Amino acid sequence: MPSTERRSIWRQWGATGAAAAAAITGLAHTEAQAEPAADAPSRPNIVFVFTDDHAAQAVSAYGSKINETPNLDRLAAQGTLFENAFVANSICSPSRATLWTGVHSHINGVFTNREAFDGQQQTFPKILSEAGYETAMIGKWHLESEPTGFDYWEVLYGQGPYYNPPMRTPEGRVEHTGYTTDVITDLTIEWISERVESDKPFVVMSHHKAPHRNWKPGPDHLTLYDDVYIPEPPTLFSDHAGRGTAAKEQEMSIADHMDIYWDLKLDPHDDYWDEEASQWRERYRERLGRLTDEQREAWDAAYSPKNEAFLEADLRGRDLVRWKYQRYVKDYLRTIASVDDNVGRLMDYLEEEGLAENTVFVYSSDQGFFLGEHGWYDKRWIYEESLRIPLIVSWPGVTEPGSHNMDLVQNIDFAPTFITMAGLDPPENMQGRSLEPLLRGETPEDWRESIYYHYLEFPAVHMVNRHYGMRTDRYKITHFYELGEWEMYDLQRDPYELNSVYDDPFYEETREELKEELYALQEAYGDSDPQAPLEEQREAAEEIRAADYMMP
Ligand code: SGN
Ligand code: CA
Repeated sequence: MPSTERRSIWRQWGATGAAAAAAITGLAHTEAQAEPAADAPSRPNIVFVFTDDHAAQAVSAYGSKINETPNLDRLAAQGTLFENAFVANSICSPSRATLWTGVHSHINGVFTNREAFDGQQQTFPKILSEAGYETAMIGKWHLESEPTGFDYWEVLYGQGPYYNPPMRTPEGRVEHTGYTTDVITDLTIEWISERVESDKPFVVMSHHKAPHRNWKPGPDHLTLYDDVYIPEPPTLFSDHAGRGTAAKEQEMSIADHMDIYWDLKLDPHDDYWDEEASQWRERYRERLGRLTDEQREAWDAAYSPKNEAFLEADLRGRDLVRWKYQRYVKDYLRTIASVDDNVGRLMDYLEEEGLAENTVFVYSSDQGFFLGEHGWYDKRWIYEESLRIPLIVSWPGVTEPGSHNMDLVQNIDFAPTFITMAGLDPPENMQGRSLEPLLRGETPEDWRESIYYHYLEFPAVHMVNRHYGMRTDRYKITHFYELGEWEMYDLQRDPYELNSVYDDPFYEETREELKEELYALQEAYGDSDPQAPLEEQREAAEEIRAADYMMP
């Protein structure tokens, strides 16, 4: 299949628009690959900016219909944008554990947001550190145990707040005043600037809270988008008729599961017509109480008039859902505007200091997110919006400026990629593969043709049933095993995954092939008892690590 055709499978709401067109022209690259400058040091620095829940649909370089991200686009113009980058388990802590280890959840032991990361296992920061890199981790960690493998770390407690974050360090708690996205970038720049004299290469992880729920904009963007109407996704009112039970029984719909205070920022002092006093309302009130006077004033000045207009309008039914979508998605995009500014600030800093030339700059996120598609917010599913992550890598002298890669890549590939960037061979027991050849424009003949996925956090917030599945460039097959249900989608014909063709006789042969491939992946990756209770799986993972993955 020609790559342009594949691209249209996922591009949100169809593959039109200037950004998409510009992106498509970028495809015809791969030949004239720039050689690294002869005098370039062989081991680059690595700056990894990682956000929380940033959907590719909200990056203009990915053809966003709803916002502009000039600095991410600038990064994409310098490097390679991966059109088909996915996670292995679309939830925060598991995604992070996979980032560090290059293996699936059933080995690193973080299946859900509830397991603490075993810091005694093999990770890429430890490997880079042993190889002479200086390593730092700043921002959202969300793995409970203390970070290991870093010369320096300063991390948020749990999810962390949007404003004035206290941070955890080896020396204890440190208080900060300011907007968390700015604070994390400040700390990143500070750490780099204090170590530039060192002759070691460095790797710094700059991990943001944004744009995670409850989507609180920073002081610079409180009224951004006030005067615009953000286009609605065509599936905002979808009823999941062609999907299975799991999709029908989730708790992540904008219409029914968003809190009017916590999520949608109604003033906690206002009594909303159908809202009982909820814990969410209290929580929102309490969080607002932690803003400085100046922050609070700016917040109220921005939200009060909008909230009054909303109460005045007394919306019902679909009009109310539309309003919720606007409020939600604007706040989400406002938090991204700040991420984008800070990416620009970090890029400027590296350029000004003469570091950019020998620094790999990577931007990605821990999972995708629903921005009203299928009426939803949150993630967790193997469905496209949640499975897909933005991944943009600029490696001066290696990546061709403005190039696009169409191969199936996954977050298991991060660790081996960083290891080969440092000039080392990845350990054989890592399950991902280095993206370095892809970054050089040379996809190996035997590159993977399918990716494996397994989500396990159920029952839990948003109530997404456990499922495993597999995606090729065209198809996806998924087993909701606790429900005894399968779904299968032909992404080429049905990019929004509206109608499962699992029982369609036309697809019978393909279905059997896909199932076979899925079971082969489970075997190859060693997810040998995927339906077992979590407790058993945790123990099995511990045994696997004890035998083969320890790196104290
Ligand atoms: C919080 C959120 C949920 C979200 C989980 C996991 N509620 O519980 O909506 O699914 O985190 O997110 S919140 O309103 O309290 O933030 S994850 O990205 O950390 O996995
Ligand atoms: Ca997340």
